[in-house]
Amino acid sequence: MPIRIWDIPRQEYFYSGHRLCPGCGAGIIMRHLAKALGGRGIISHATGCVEVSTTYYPESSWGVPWIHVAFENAAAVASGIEAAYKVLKRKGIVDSEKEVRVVAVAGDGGTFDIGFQALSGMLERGHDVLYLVYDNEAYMNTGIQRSGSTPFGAWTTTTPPGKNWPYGEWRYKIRKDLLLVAMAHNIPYYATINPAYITDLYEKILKALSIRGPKLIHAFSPCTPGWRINDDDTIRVSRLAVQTGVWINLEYENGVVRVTTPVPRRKPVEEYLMIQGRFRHLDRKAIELIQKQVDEYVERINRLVGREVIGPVER
Ligand SMILES: Cc1ncc(C[n+]2csc(CCOP(=O)(O)OP(=O)(O)O)c2C)c(N)n1
Repeated sequence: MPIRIWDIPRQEYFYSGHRLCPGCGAGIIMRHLAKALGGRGIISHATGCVEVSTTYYPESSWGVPWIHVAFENAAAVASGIEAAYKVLKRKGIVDSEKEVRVVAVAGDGGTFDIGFQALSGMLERGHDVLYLVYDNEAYMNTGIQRSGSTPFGAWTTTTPPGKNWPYGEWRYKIRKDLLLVAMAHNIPYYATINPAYITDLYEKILKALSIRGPKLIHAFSPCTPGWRINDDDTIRVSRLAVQTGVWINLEYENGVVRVTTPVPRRKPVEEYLMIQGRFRHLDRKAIELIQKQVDEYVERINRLVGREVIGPVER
């Protein structure tokens, strides 16, 4: 039976008092990750917004065991922790029945770009680790620089719109697709999650934690200063991403792709773009180009699923 909102435990493991921005999407994701993990896990956390704003020494917001690692190696450290537990259990130093869930957390910069090699290695070696990337679509903590996950047309400090780059980008590109990365590594579980669909989000984290082997979760994570949105627009933007097909909630399990939030009729992508300051410079031509990109992405997912789970745009 699917999880309902009241099935999510009230017990908190991600405490208030942190310095995340008001409305930070990643805060919502971390809170639910910590709830799902409860007292039975350990988090290996790459540098990024969440890391620097939740662990300002000597305080910490984390009620679960947590380790700070370098920007590039959340997956490598998580692999080491998992391997070490295996040895400790084999030697009888740790109770072999003890359930230890190892989780790696990183932003998109630390995943799509700088930690990609460590992530690929972890997936390929088959470590029993859940890797969760909160994707705010740029290097936010260091001042909003473009990453390998920044969408076409988005303003960042390294892709400012101007005469040479009218759309804030220098090429028409499709960002790296982690679903295909997961498929290429043949891992048992991959899922996308979104803070506007909280029961779906929580259920997928729980499910991932229950599966043995490497798991990858890709989280949509609005950033209020980076996306230039209001503090109280995080959920609205998240929901619009799904309703326009910019973001598709899905899971990939045992070789099968399943969309968990079907959208029979899509809204035009313009509705998603125009409430964000980072896209406000776009003209009609650019918006049409992005709509075409989204249409192609939707078509690809429909083809993978084998039927039209995401429908056409309704104007
Ligand atoms: C090897 C290395 N290069 C650069 C940095 C500086 N640095 C720290 S956090 C960060 C940005 C992180 O971006 P992302 O992973 O997307 O997370 P976010 O800040 O957006 O949450 C950078 C560039 C670093 N710590 N280590």
